Amino acid sequence: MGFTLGIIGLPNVGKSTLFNVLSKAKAEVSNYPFCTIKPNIGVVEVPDERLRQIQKIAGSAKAIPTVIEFYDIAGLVKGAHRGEGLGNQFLSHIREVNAIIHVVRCFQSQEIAHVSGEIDPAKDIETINIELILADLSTIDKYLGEVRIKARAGEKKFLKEAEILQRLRDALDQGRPARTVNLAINEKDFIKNLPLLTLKPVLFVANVDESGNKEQLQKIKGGELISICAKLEAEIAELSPDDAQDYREELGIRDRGLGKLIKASYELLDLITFFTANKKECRAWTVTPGTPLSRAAGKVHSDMERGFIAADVIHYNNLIEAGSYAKAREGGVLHTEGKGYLVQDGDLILVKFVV
Ligand SMILES: Nc1nc2c(ncn2[C@@H]2O[C@H](COP(=O)(O)OP(=O)(O)O)[C@@H](O)[C@H]2O)c(=O)[nH]1
Ligand SMILES: [Mg+2]
Repeated sequence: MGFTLGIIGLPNVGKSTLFNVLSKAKAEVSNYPFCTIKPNIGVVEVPDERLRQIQKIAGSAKAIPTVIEFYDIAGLVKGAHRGEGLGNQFLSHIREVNAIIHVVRCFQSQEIAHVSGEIDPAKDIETINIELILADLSTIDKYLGEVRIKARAGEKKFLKEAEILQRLRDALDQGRPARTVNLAINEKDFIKNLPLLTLKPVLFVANVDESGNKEQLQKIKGGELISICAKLEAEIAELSPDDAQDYREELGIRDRGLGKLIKASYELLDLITFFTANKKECRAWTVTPGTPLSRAAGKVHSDMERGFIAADVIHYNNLIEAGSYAKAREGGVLHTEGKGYLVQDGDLILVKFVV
């Protein structure tokens, strides 16, 4: 149901530490009855300043943020693509997620062993990437074999598919992830159904020393990067909000590393947030870009999709500018839309429906 990010990386890099901190920031479960609740899946609320502003204007008693799920995937090791270290299981877990959080160890520690004996973030990333690329190569080869047989009859569709697969194969063969291959929209439509690991968006998370040593970070290339100290975040998560704030100030950490990570994770998924609001509650919801209004309404309640008539839609920016619903209506920035309207990020939606 939800949108899930898988936390991957070598063993002992701090994945579970980070996962536990994220899970502590967890959502009140009663608000999200549809989310998967498993021990290694954490449901996490996504902070969004817009929701707070909407709550003020709508006078809602409560504000319910949207959520994403983090999946603590056990450590990948060299040889995983051949099934080493329960490799197949790990890879199949990665196939289930929408995006990847790749944790890289930058912290030094005598007590905690590093799989290859030394701290080298760039090499560690390479190790994981190679496993994912090798797994994708065998996926591509399987499909390519099937498509080539079908293409023998000369059908254009299969010839085209074989050509796309070959292009992906060439990139992977050169050690480049599938996501780096430039594809036209219709080509993307074809490959999005393939279970390719290196096609998933990735965010690198550098688990840095308590001292904030940045030297190792410079070596990380080829993706978006966020640094966090998982151990420190774990300590802070044990404190009351006031004590946590004091501790942060004492350490000179201004922004909450965790909030930054959750936001970046949400952005990585490339999704759209829309809002609903009444006196009881206002709420943020997540859909994929290009979702029609009636389907978005169905996320809120299945009755709303079934009995959908129309919806009043106002964009967040226009609401803020107008200052109230009434003024927005007067100013003509509130518009009525039918079921085919494609929901935009920031839309506040009031659905009219019959039961
Ligand atoms: N010094 C230090 N130790 C850490 C940090 N993050 C995790 N650890 C420790 O490293 C060990 C392995 O962490 P864990 O989260 O289980 O790693 P995983 O194998 O990637 O899930 C644990 O003993 C953690 O307490 C960190 O930022 N600094
Ligand atoms: Mg672990």
